[in-house]
Amino acid sequence: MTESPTGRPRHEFQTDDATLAPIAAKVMAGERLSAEDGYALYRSPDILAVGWLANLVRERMHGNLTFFNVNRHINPTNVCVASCRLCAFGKKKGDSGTYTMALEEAWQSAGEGYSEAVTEFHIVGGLHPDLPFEYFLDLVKGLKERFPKVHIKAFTMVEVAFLAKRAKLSIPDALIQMKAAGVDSCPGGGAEIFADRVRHIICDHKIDGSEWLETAEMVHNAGLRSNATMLYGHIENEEDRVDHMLKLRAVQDRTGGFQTFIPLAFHPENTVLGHLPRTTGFDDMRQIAVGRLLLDNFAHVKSYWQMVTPKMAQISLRFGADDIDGTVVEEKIYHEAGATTPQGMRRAELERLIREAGREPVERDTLYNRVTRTEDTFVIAV
Ligand code: V47
Repeated sequence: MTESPTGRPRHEFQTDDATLAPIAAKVMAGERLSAEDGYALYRSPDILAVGWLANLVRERMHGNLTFFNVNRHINPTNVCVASCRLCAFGKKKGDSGTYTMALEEAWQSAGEGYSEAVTEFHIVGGLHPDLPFEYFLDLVKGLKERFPKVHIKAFTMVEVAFLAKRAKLSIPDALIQMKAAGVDSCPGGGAEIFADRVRHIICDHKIDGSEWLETAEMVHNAGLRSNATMLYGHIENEEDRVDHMLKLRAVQDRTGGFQTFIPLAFHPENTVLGHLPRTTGFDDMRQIAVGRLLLDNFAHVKSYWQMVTPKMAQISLRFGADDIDGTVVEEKIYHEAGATTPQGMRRAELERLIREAGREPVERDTLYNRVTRTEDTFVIAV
């Protein structure tokens, strides 16, 4: 019997689902899982055994540590040409309820909110038909001038490709300008589900799955790290989910540029797909676990508390997740789609959630360096 990082003895793997035995043997030996293994993990009725295996991998990689950060979301505009059926946030130019922040307004709102010094601005917005590339460069430059210590994680692969096209630049050339302006890394959104059949229905007006993956590769080759998301719980099936994760794994084998895998539970309210039910806790935990098991070359799996609720985020720390994201302030995309979680959380509350789950909280910056705080400032140990 081995010992877990919590100091308690770790019991042997047990299941009454025979299909899991060969998968468990591979996991214990540190071998890569196949697509068929992924299907078996989705189909197994023994969710606790699936979670046990994911937890084994999670503890092997991170012991008892659980990461969170102090961040702020900035969504500069909700005007979007894409009309994705999955989305309740983006609106067509001229529709009621649209907004576009003036630069001064964006810079000012970045400094508002909690007094805790944020270490990250997370910037994601709509695909605006008229805003020039310079608006986004100036937005980032202005933030860097005002908040030089804050890491700027800006623009999904969809936005990077869209902005480059609008500026008539190649993606690598656009990335050079974004980096010069102050972009430090990219968020993982817009990946949805890569399979064309699904993408045609949920988001047919933006880059396809191959283009998303190629853009991510260019981002990594430009020296920027990025995250990768997967939107689940709509019209996709298990094969689509496995296909999505294995495509991410293949890019990661080449670049090593992804930091974190973030499964995003679909919120149907106020979307064209509003008739679909929400994901269940069972599905959310299984998705975290399967992600942890298939994505052996990803250092982190994030259970985004805004998406799965703080309570399920706690449970996920035993199902493969090692990160619950951050203070967020102030989330818009899921709240437009019916999320009932708070739009932000204090640092101390995040720490409490993690401690109560029996894990050790570690404040990280965007690149997973440890953050140490003194009063209202912070030091990053690189
Ligand atoms: O790409 C949109 C998703 C994403 C809905 O990198 C929806 O650390 C559920 O990228 N229901 C944007 N999801 C958010 C994003 C993100 C979030 C947190 C952390 C990170 C990171 C990135 O939100 C979109 C889309 O996949 N989304 N609408 C909806 N109705």
